[in-house]
Amino acid sequence: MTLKPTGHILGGWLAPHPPHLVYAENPPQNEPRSRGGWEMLRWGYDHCRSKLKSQRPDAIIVHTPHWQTTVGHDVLAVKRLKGLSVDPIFPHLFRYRFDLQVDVDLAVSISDEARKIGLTSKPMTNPDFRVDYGTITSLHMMNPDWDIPIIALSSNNSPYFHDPKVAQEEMVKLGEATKVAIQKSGKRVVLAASNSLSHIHFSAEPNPDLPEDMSKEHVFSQAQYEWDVRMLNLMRVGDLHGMLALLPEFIDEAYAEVKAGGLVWMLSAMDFTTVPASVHAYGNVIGTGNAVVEWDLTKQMEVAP
Ligand code: 2X7
Ligand code: FE2
Repeated sequence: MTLKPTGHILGGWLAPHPPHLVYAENPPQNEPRSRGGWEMLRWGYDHCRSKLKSQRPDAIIVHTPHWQTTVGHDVLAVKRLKGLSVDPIFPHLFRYRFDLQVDVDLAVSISDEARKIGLTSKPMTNPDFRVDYGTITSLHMMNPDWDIPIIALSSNNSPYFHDPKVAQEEMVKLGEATKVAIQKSGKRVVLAASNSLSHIHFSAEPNPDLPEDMSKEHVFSQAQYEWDVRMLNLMRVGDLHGMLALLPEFIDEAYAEVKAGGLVWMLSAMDFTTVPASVHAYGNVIGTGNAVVEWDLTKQMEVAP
């Protein structure tokens, strides 16, 4: 009898999604044209691109704050999705024609495992679904070739309407469900938490005629910057317990976008690894703090990934 190999997570990425990053790249899928900008963050994503090329995972799973569901956690489960995604706040920067493949089997299995442990979840099967800019930006920056199937998880908006503590506890469960589904699938998977860190931003574009004017880009405040660095330093030394202990205060004081749950979901799926994270880039977008951060779980594997 041959045993099916156990699926596993190769690594996880904090993969921020300001649409400015796609705008600055000028890919053919995005209508608006730019003169570049935000290079530090974009170059940080190069590490992810080359890692994915060498790892060739079976799927990338992303949790996005810009597909909000009021009831439970939806999982994208349509084999191929094509359409136009427009950022509602920055339509002059992001009008992106997407064409992507979804790993429907794994998507359905994540949703099944989530329900088994008491979460509300369903596969999202609307063939005309307009994929949100958070999903598209993170995945485009990670893998602009779009040649790896993806899965997107919605963010339940309970942290914004009810209690952040309960919401983060749900994300721990969603991470567990994701891990079990991956193990059962036998697949090699990469995770992405599509989130900025500090999230207070300028209320108007500093230069509306040239959004990519880098002379106008800077941290929103020293306090916001110090919060980001404090959290990143804890990730860099592998102290996730220290980082998680500070998370509620970070969310409150820096309006951190991780409130939406993607980071906790991802870390839970990775068993709150003690592997030190690599911070490949940090940069500001309209004042928000963003970092491209990698947890390479192959470092702790006994056998070759
Ligand atoms: O969604 C975003 C974000 N998280 C940060 C900065 C700018 C725009 O959009
Ligand atoms: Fe965002």
